[in-house]
Amino acid sequence: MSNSDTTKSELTEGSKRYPDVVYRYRPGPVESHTLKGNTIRFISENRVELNVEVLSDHIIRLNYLMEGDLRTDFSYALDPSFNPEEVDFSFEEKTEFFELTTGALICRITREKMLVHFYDAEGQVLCEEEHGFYRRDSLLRGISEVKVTKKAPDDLRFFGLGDKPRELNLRGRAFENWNTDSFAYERGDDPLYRSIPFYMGLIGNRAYGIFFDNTYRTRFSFDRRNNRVSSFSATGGQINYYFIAGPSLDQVAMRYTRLTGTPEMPPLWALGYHQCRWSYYPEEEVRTLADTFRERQIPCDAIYLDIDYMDEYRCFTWNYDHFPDPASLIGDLKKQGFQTILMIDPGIKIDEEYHVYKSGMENGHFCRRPDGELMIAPVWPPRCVFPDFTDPEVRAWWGDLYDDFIADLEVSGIWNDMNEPAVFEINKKTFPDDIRHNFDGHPCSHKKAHNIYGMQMARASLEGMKKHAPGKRPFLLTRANYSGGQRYAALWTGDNISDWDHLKLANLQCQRLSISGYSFVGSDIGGFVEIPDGELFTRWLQLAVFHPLFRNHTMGYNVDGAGAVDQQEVAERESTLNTNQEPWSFGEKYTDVNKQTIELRYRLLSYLYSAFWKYVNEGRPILRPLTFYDQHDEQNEDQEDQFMFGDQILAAPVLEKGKTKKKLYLPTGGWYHFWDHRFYEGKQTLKVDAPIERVPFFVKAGTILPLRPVMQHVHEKEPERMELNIYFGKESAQSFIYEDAGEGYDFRDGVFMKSYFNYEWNEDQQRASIAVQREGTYRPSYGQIDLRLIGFPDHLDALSVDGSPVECSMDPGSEVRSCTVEAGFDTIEIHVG
Ligand code: MIG
Repeated sequence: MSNSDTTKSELTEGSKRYPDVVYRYRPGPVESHTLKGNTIRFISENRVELNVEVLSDHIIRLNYLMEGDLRTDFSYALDPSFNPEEVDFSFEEKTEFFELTTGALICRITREKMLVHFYDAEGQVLCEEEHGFYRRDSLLRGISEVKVTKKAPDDLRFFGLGDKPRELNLRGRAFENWNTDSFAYERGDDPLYRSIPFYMGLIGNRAYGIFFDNTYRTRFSFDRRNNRVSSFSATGGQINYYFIAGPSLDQVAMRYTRLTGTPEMPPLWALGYHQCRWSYYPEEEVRTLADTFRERQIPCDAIYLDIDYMDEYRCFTWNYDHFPDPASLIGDLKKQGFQTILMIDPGIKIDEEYHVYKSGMENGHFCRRPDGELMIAPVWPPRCVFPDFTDPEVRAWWGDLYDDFIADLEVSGIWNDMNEPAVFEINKKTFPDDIRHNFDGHPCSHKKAHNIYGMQMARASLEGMKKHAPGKRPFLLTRANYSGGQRYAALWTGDNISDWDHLKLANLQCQRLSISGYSFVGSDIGGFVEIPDGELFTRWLQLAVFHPLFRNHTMGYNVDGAGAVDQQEVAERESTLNTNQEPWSFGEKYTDVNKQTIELRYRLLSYLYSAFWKYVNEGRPILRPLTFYDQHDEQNEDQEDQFMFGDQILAAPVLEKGKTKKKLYLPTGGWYHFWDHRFYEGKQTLKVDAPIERVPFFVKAGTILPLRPVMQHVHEKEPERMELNIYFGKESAQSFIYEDAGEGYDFRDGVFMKSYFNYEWNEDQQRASIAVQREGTYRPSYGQIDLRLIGFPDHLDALSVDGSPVECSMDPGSEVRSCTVEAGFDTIEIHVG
């Protein structure tokens, strides 16, 4: 092969042998090309092979291979149900380059250096290469690096990459993906718990995405050196990436999400409020907690048991001193309307008497070193072995371990922690690089399997839950993950800290995860490490109303997240500190506010559930930065505190200490302040009151917003009434409500109700009309709907439902008119003056 050389510094004078030999490759001139089906294969004179595969008008896959490379085409990330489309594309040979054209993209491959450039259908630049493909092999260490370098013109901005804890535009920074247990991480720390090697570029008004599907340690540089160059690289494997066209950021995010998949609809309760702590025990404490929620009438749907429910940290066992009768506890909680969620870790205690260890050993399910010895590492018990979740047989075995929990005890949710995988005591915090993995029949080292270990644990857990309670929708929460892992589990952002900057980080991380395919996300409300004051807790809860996972969690009296618990220190903290972090732990003033805030979430549940449906079925992110709402307005980029929650709510939470006014920027459109119903035109900066009692948020003009009655848990009773807020607007608007039983799978047989609301305004006739179309056989329990007309001009003449006039009354002290109508109407007409 050409382009090889030796590492000069290591060259031994006069000898023909070297400590190591390094080969470097860049593609030379294209020697041949072949077109077969939807793939064009180029081979350079120096034997670099590039496969360009057209998957749809908007998605092109690029895969570089060299002699001797593994030719398996296997990906954990891709949604198994994603199918390439039949694409009508053209391919032309020109003097300087080859050109491939789809309905949305032009891709050019240069003859001289095999560079790959992308343009939109009009020929405007999306992404051009600087040096393109590069590979560096070390004889001793095997492949060390594969890399692609692209141009980064000045106006190009970068978004995505999952949960990086910093500002949304990533330009000027470099990042790494290597799943890492990051106890008490800080702003800017990298890498954290998970790997989502997907980013989006926005140049002018044109967006594109790159998903680099490589599970090794990957690095991304977004013009880090200020030389107008971006790159992505991996410490092994292949350059295998998907180029995704927009032109809107929104569409890129949706296409990526469909490529890598979405979860099923969650049980409705999983969108309610969750209470967690490390740890609630013994049993009496859990019962008191549950009773307190119901006595104080603060809604709550789920209670978690952290590691202390286990017997000496043995997964799938109970500490019967603390929990003498788990079945009756879980059953009683259920009667009170609480679902129980249990933690399960990957580390399995070495113990001949322990059934999980024994059956895992008998079947060879634990990770081993290259020479066949078991890998033993300290975590909680502390000496542990670790299942190889990349082996399908191990996953099946692991799934069956949940049998007792899921089928017998009727546990509703599972929480997988420590699956980076995390190891105590060593700086590296994880397995050695040379641990062996099955990788679904493509055996490999930990270097390749590390970033998908947690994802495969989640997959095994989910499959087990589904198998052992087939009629029930599972809820699974995981810490580590990889692209595509959103199909298996919800995610929380890990061990954050109770301070104001972390409130901002929670906001940024959740927005970023959501545009990176991962919408079922939340942070530990109130912060995990340290204790918030009442104000911080309340503001955090208010932000989290708009996060799909709404979970309060804290480490409580525990002292350290990275080693054995020092019982003496714990006892000391217990006696000197108040580490309680329940909604009522901060005094009556805050208790009332927190109760109202949680009630607000329950009011918004039907709206959130509908947004979730769009996420599941269309890949639409539930949370979106304002730039994803309107990328044409540059002002949106500076508004990172604000974000879209679903398609029609703009959340503007207060994220700063002591603030009771919120300065914000409204993007294009018309907006109603949710609380006082005032109308504001978009594209303006304003300041609104934001007393501690109320989180500011806005509803888009023309929206039909469903509001569910407050309940103590989602299935407390069947709703007898539903409210619909109709927000006046002078432009047409669409709203969507999805309803089903909130549990089970009857929706697959059509037992759901989709309501599409089409709002129109007729200026000549001064008339607003709403036409409803419904699909599905589910019939909601409520027979009546309370309509509230918001923002309609004073002289409201007449309102008719399905052609019959209906009387409206004016709410005292507000501009809002309301009336009650039978559910199931087809049209509403509102005449103004
Ligand atoms: O080493 O199970 O992120 O949520 O409470 C700490 C105890 C282990 C880390 C998780 C945290 C959980 C804690 N775990």
